[in-house]
Amino acid sequence: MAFEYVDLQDARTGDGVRMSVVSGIPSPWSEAAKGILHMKAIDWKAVRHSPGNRELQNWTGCHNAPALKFGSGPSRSGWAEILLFAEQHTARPNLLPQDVERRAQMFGLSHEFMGQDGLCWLRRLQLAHGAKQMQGPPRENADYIASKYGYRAEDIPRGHARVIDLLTLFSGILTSQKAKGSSYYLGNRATALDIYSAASMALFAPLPEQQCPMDPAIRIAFSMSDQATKVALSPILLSHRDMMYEKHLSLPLSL
Ligand SMILES: N[C@@H](CCC(=O)N[C@@H](CS)C(=O)NCC(=O)O)C(=O)O
Repeated sequence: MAFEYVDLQDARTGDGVRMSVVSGIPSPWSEAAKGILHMKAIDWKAVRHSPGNRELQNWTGCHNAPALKFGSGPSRSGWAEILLFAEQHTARPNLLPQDVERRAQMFGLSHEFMGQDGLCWLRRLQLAHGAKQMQGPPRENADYIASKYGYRAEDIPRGHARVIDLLTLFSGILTSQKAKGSSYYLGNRATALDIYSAASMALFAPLPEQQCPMDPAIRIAFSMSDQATKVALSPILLSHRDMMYEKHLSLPLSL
C-alpha cells in the first residue's frame, strides 16, 4: 500500500492513521511499522522524524520514531503497541498467530529483534561504537545515538556475543522451518515476526541502492562486520528477507 509524506501541520490537522518515521535510513523500527501497515493495506500518511523537532515531539509525545497516531487518540510508539493497534484496526491478514503458544513465542522472538537488548538495539550500539572512530557525519550521528540509547564502550563485547547468538538462533529457526516445508518463522504463513526479521537485516546488509537509496557512508557503516558476524549472518536470513520484500512488502523502500 503506497503512502504519502505530508508535513507536520497536515499530519496534525489530518485524520486517520499518521505516523512519524525515520527518513533517509532504513531504520528497522520504522520499516517494520510501515511493513505492517502495508500488509494490512491500511491507508496512512507519513511525517519525517527529525531529531530535535520540538513541534513533532509535542504532537507525538515521543522523542524518536516511529510514533503512530490515529484520529485524536494516543500515540503508539513501541513495536508491540503499533502491531496491536494494526491488528485491531484491520483484522486481515492476521499478523499474529491464533494459537496461544505460538503467539507467546512470536512476542518473545519479536522482542529479541526489536526490543531493548535485542538484535537491532545491540547492533545499533555496535554501529555507533564503530562510527565513533570515524570523522564527520557518521561520528556525529554515532555520538547522538550513543547518548540516547545507553552506549557504554565496556558493554560492546557482550553485545557482540549476543548479536551472534541471536543471529544463530534466528537462522536456526528458519533452517528447521525450511526442513518442514515452510519459508516463515512460525507455521506456514507470514506473521509480524517475519517482518521484523526482514527489516532488521538492513542493519547488517542493506538492500541494493535501487531498492534502498541511502547515504553511501551510512551504507558502508551498516554493512561493516567482523568475521564472526559475517559467519552468523547466514544466507537463509537474507533469502528470507528477499522473499518477504518480494512477496509481502513493498519495494523500493520509500525513505
Ligand atoms: N519506540 C520504538 C523504538 C524506536 C527507535 O529506536 N527509533 C530510533 C531508530 S534508530 C530513532 O528514531 N532514532 C532517531 C532518534 O532517536 O532521533 C520501540 O520501542 O519499539
